[in-house]
Amino acid sequence: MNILKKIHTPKFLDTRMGLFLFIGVLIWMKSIFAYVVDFHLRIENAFEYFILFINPIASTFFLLAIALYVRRKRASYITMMVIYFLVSLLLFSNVTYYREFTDFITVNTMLGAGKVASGLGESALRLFRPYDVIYWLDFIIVGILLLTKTIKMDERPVRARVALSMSLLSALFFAANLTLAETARPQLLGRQFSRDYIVKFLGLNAFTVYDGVTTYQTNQVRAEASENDMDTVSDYVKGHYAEPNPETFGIAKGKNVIYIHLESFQQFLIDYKLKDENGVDHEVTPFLNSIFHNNSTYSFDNFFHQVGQGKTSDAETMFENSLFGLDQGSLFTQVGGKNTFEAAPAILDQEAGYTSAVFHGNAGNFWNRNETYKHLGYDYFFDASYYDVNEDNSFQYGLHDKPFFNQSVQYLEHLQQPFYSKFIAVSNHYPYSQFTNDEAGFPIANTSDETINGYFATANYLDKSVEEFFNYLKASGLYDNSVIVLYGDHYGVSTSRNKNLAELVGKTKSTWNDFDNSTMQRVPYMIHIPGQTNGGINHTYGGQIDALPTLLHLLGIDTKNYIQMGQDLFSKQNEQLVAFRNGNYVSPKYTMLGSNIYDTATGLLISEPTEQQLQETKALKDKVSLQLEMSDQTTNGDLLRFYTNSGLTPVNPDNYNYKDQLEQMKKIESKKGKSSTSVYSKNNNTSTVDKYHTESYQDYQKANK
Ligand code: GP9
Ligand code: MN
Repeated sequence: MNILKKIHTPKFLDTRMGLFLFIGVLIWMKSIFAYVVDFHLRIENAFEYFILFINPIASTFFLLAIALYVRRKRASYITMMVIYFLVSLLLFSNVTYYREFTDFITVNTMLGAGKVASGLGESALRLFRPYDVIYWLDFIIVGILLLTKTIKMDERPVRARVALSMSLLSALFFAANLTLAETARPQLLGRQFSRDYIVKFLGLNAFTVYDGVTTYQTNQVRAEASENDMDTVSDYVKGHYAEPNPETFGIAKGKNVIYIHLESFQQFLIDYKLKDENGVDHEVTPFLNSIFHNNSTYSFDNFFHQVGQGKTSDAETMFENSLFGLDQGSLFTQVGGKNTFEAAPAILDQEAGYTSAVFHGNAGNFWNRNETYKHLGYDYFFDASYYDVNEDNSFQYGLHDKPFFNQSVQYLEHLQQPFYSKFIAVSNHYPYSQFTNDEAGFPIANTSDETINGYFATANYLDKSVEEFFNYLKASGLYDNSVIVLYGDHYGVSTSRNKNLAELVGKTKSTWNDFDNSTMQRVPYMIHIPGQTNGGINHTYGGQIDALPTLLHLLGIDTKNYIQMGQDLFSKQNEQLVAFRNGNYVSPKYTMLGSNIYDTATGLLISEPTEQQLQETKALKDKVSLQLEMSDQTTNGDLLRFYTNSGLTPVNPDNYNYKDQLEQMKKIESKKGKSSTSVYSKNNNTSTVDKYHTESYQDYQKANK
């Protein structure tokens, strides 16, 4: 202690304001250290570096400023140190959690801390690193210096005016930070697509508070819901159920399901030919076109996406649950890690012994997938951590499609059959500047809109990727006992850009209207069933909400006792009414957009509707509103927790662990021995990976240099 007495700390530390500023800077520096060393936030440009650098400031000083309001000496210093401790603890807990889960701690996770601990197992210690002292050393030193009075406690309280201005200044700084963040990432908070992004742009403290507030809000609604609400929904669903068509019921029974998620892929790309500058036509997606026209494919050309702000995750919500995404934000992020679901993986597991898996080359916490999939009952989730992702083969949304499908196969071959699987491609994602002309080997369009120009080349790349994957499926023998469903998740060209697309789709910019926008919301839905020859192009009007009952009936599973908002598209009772998430709708007869009624067949505005037209369209509008409302009630009230009529055992998310999955699958293979049904086992315990032929993006680049 004598030594400490010899230490001379700078005078300003002996004032409350001085120590306040000093501690603030220390926390700021520690946060930056964590950003650089422990978190992998994928910074894309100098602007993002700047926001990252400043984002701890506002919240840190705002929190510490609380201590400035406390007038009594000891109490004030204790408050400051407690806040110092808590902020450091939050940072450090996230650092260690991130090392295991590549994710940040949500309030839900904190509330279920036991679960996390069990997830970490006895291995929590293994997550510590020697350099972790950095996260605590400053706190300990300041603490000792205070205790030994090397830093003297200041008798004089901070004037209330000064304290208040510190709080206001921090708040102001936060507002500036938020504005910068929203510039870099519009709708950052509204859509909440990624925890990585919120931390990257607003910092850990702000993320935690924000997450806490939204968690509280959803919990409130949930707490008020009751079993009676479930009865209302269940009555609606019963009345809305469309019974299976005997001609198609069970035609894919027992087959593997392979969903191929065609990112941002619109129906208009099918059979589309892009003219290059010499007037030569280039078919954009020759392979997908061949699937579309194949007689083993049940294709739909009046199939619409129905997503809201949750985009990809909303499409997934509908395909997995036949429930809509939310009115605002994303269902996956808001309640995906909390609600009870009766989703496809659980239904197929319990009714027909399916194993389930998702493959996606982006960070697992994007759209909160890593949590949501456990609640849907997915056995496996192969996220970016399972792939070799590097600067050359990826972009901001993850691994490019060719290496993605290719690298997925090493895991796919170990899945027990029958399986229900989903491959989420991503290269054909906005901003479509992923490939330049030379790299893509496909022309770039020549409109005034850069985004539209690149769209065809990325779609072409996706087409080639899917073709390579199909070739593998055939070579490995998987093809014959699988049903392969390809779908577009949502538009690629947004409504605000459609005018620039007009000329390319045979329309004129000046006459482009809302109806044209609505027609562009068509996305592919192709159910390819090898062995079937009665496929063809089906003109039934439908949407993503209808996919689950459609699929289950093909697999021979009746959906009568499930709470699903859609209807089997093959059913004779299908009512062909497509709700958009905002309450607009399309039907074969009318399209209603806001208060405007259009004739769907001609696209003409019905400017003076007859009494009968008014009645008919109102009846359709009411149906659409009811369908959306029933879905929202189910989700917001977490009503499926009250539902027992399906006979399904509720999914226990704690049973799923997306770590070391290859080992998990191999264990099952060896335990099952001869009865193992994985492709690997069936192939005499030899890998089929070498049956995959890919022309990788890098190869292509090299060859063209
Ligand atoms: C990211 C990908 C994109 O993982 O699924 O989601 P989106 O931006 O299309 O909603
Ligand atoms: Mn998407």
